Amino acid sequence: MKIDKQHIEERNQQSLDDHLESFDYIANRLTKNGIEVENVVQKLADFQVAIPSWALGAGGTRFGRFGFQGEPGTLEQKIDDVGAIHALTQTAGAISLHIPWDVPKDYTAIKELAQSHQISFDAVNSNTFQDQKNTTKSYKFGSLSNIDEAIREQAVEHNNEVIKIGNKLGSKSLTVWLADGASFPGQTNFQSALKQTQKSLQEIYASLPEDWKLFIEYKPYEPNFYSTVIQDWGTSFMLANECGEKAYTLVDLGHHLPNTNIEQIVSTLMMKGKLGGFHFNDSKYGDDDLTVGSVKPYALFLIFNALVYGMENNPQNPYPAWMIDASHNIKDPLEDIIQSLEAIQEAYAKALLVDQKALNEAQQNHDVVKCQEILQDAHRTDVRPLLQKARLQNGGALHPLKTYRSLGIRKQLVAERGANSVATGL
Ligand code: AOS
Ligand code: ZN
Ligand code: ZN
Repeated sequence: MKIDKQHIEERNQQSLDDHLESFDYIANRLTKNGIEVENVVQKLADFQVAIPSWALGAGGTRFGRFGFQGEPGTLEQKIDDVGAIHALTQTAGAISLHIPWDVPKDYTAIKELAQSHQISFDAVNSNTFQDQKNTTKSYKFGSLSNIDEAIREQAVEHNNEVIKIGNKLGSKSLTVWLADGASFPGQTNFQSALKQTQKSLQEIYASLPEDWKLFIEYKPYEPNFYSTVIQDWGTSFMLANECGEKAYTLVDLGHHLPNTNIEQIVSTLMMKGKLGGFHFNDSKYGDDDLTVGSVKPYALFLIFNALVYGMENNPQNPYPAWMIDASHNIKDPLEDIIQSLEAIQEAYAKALLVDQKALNEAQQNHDVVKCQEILQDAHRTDVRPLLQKARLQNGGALHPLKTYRSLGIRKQLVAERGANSVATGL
């Protein structure tokens, strides 16, 4: 399945006048305020987010799964789905694979397919939170943290295998998310679990190619409900430091206890040059993996404000790997991802409008009201015409979601794959 560029252009023509009118209005206003609009649009056009292979189907919940018709059943079809999202949004220029769910059979063919959609391979993800068909030892009581050396070895070996697979595809990073922890007090010894995890991560780190990065994800709870070995950014940061300079912390927005100040975490990590990757989503209660920006858009904007500041002022921090991490139960996954990408771009655009110089001055003068006004003024600006302009410039759709629907993409996918295809993944 491939979207014909011509069809996108035809749809764009229908709303081009409206777009130009709204773009001119906002561009004039921003220019008067000293903002280089072209610069902002170019930054939006360049901003690319990797789509996780596991979010293209309906993951469901532990209470059941309501399948979505036309789900991608193969890696090829997953790449096609990301290709469709990218054609419309011009923001999804990469895919993040999960091993063993996405092991390619024919590497050359997979790479060619991805290239034909202008998609690259972002971080590869290992999986030691489930027992796999070809493994002999169980991860029921942990993987990299397990007190049983043979289990740890198997988990380390799996990660090394994932690196090899990613390397053949052109990936440059490995993301490790561990479910390891304890469900009940006394079940594990905190110190030995952490010690073993550190040792295992160091072994994985030792097999990283020179130009690769290791991303260590943290999460306070779930699937374990008493303790998680890598529970917070501090633990991840400490482990990354113990591994070496190619190891970084990965921030997943859903992996914080309610009301945690994530923008402050982002700032600290960037100051220390250790923010490696990002998983976008939104949540109300826990790791809900909801559409980005659907619950707390102002918090997302504040996080982007910290990210923009860090990208401009912290050369010690590498350019972060942007990824979405979502799960779907009732929405068309592709529509949800299009909504998420729009929310990400919106928050980024608004953060780019923050007058950093004026904010700094107001901070120097302890003008608290002014500081808040500067942020809110940026956040209250309707930046959607800027996003449209960036997409148009790259050959995408002025209105990705409308175009997705009017082109009947889901119908085409169902016709091609059938109603009962099931995507592997969470
Ligand atoms: C799990 O909660 C983490 O967010 C992981 O990043 C991710 O969802 C998982 O690796 C997908 O299998
Ligand atoms: Zn995640
Ligand atoms: Zn998560």
